[in-house]
Amino acid sequence: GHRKPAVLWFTGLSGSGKSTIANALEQKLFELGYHTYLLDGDNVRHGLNKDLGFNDTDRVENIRRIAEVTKLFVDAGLIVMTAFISPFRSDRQLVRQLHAVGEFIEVFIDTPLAVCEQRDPKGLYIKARAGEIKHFTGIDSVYEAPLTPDIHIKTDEMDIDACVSVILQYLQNGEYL
Ligand code: GGZ
Repeated sequence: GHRKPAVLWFTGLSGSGKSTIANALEQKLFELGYHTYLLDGDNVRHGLNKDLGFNDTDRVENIRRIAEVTKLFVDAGLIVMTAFISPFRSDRQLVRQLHAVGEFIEVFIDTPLAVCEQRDPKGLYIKARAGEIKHFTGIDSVYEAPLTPDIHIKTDEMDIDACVSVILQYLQNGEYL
């Protein structure tokens, strides 16, 4: 078990490493005996939010629904992780306000656009540059970086294990674990 539930809200560009780090963290927490749930594009945008696209209005609604789901998971006593770009500061602020103080942990996966674009794991940046995908975050849609994230991770300076350790340390220091 754990001492208190929380939502670890990962935010960052496409290809920044949100899902990779969240998956590695989830594995680690599982090994330590904690009950977690990871919400990401695969289990949310293909289901609950499959009616939503990527214009600003739809992104706002995407995050609003995910926020409500995290509220339910926290009420159920879980450590929940989310891995969505969540590009708008105002939306992330609303999620924070939905939760009790200390329950919402904003994790900025800070990877420069140039690095994400070079990685381009799904070939989406090259399509966005070619104009084949419209409203692509970082290309022709804004990403508002957190000004005061609870956890700030620069992925070009650390490997995945080190990133996971930083988050685990935060959880231990804050007596979540
Ligand atoms: C950004 C897009 C877009 C556009 C499809 N802009 O790297 P991925 O593929 O797996 O992660 C991206 C994901 C972003 O969905 P989110 O729900 O996280 O976005 S938001 O929080 O802004 O609502 C990318 C893919 O979907 N994708 N089109 N136009 N990312």
